[in-house]
Amino acid sequence: MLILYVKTRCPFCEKVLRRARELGIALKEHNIAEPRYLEELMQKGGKRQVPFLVDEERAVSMYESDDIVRYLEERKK
Ligand SMILES: N[C@@H](CCC(=O)N[C@@H](CS)C(=O)NCC(=O)O)C(=O)O
Repeated sequence: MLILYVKTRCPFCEKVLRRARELGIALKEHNIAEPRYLEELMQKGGKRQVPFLVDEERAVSMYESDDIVRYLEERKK
């Protein structure tokens, strides 16, 4: 499963979500407005910044929207 930690009205998150939609990649959104998702983000990533991607299948995780977009594009190939 691909999980994207996001927050509402985050342009960097929107950019990733838009590109994922274009690529036909399903992302499960975890909005850090929910305390349990903020806690997960801090555990998995170590800092409070979104977007943050977790690719469970490939044991990969990353911050930075441009890196995430690049990763999704490569993953799609
Ligand atoms: N360079 C980062 C910038 C990400 C960023 O600034 N995210 C903001 C939200 S739009 C953030 O996480 N701020 C901390 C917070 O809202 O707690 C990227 O492209 O992903």
